[in-house]
Amino acid sequence: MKTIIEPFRIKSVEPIKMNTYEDRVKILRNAYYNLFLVDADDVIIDLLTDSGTGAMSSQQWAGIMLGDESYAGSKSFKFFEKTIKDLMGFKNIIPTHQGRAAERILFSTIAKKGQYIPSNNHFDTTRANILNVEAVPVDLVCLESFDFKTSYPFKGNIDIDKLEKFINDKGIENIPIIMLTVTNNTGGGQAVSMSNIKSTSNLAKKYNIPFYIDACRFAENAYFIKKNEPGFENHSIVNIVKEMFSYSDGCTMSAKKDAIANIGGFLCTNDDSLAKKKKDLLILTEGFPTYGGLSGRDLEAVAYGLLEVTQEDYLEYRIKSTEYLGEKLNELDIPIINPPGGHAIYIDAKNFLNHISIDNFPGQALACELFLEGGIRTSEIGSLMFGGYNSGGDKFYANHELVRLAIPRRTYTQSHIDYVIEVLKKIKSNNHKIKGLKIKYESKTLRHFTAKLERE
Ligand code: P70
Repeated sequence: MKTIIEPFRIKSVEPIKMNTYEDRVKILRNAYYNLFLVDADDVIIDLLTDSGTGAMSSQQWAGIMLGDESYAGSKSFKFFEKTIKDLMGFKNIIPTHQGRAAERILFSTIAKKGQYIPSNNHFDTTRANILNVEAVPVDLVCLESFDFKTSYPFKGNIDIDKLEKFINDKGIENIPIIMLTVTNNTGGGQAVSMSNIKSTSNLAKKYNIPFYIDACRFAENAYFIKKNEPGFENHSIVNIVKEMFSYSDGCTMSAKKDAIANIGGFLCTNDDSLAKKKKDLLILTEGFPTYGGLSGRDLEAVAYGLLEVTQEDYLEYRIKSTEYLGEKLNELDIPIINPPGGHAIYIDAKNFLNHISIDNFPGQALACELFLEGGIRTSEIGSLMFGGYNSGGDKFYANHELVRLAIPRRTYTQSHIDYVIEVLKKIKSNNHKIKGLKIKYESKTLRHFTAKLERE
């Protein structure tokens, strides 16, 4: 059958408040053309992020009622720990309030000033947490990733030759950890193949460097391996997940993504002495190691979410519905990163709005237009997010100027997505009239969250 049916029924609904074009002109001006500063109530379809915005299942809500709120050694922690150990196979499981807390603890304990941390691509919080310990994030994604038109299924792969050359150039003592982000959010939600994970692991072992996975979207990545990597067609998702993590020494995880929870995260490691250091830091800033800044009920929601996210019916619906949006935009000749990613579709705004200079943020201009035209909130992944000024005061830019339409899990139906397609079709008919933006105010780190902009 061609029609994608959501593999769930809707038991509880949340109303969407409608507004008009005129309302949205005022809302956007009052938010300084920064969609992070728009009230959620003023948004019709919220594709800002797939992080923490998914709909929980009745089983997860039931888990919330059963949460054990004991300070130490709660039943909910035992369930959380066992679920992660069974699925991912790591020895030490450390809960954190979200992904970036896991990152901060990891880099504070493993990296030093001046050291390099290679990855396919680091996401913004990962990059910022590496810079925070004065280490250097390095992106070594494969060449295929830069061509948005081909359908190569593993554009999230790291370039293994470049990685080995990089290790030899910088010296193993200057590389405390190698990472891989699955799927690769910055590069378009693209998958990393099992063979690439294995080759990265072999290289890390050869040079005795720890290898960690940024696991945010591990289940979506596993589905892509099953569908597109020869030899995995008949493997279960759970077995693919186990194999992916078996090649690594640990992971960071935001449970707001592929654990379909509204909050939560964790840090895993097979290294017992490092785990001890991490737990000491956790106690200082997050909480006791059996709750790590979360409540018992959050731990329950995360554990059930991890059991649900690896179900094949769910993943098939998830990946096919993102692909549906991508295919429709391809038919409309709106330039996107192909193949469609797991959690999001990324529009190539530099190409779509080629009359706007990158100094005037074509990605942010398109994101603002989507809000004006349809009340749709998206996020710029371009030079507003990844650009700025270096220590010498020179401007630098992102590699790409993208707008990400991130799809919250189990939250919107196909008719919501059809509306998004209709809005984009309308924008395309008049795209040459869209104006760029300039920054009035920016903070030193992660400037996109709080920047104030105006029309050029
Ligand atoms: C997103 C959010 C979070 C993230 C991630 C990867 C690969 C770590 C983290 C941190 C962030 C975001 C971006 C734009 C708008 C809103 C939110 N990604 N690694 O949507 O996890 O948020 O739990 O600290 O993608 O992609 P956490």
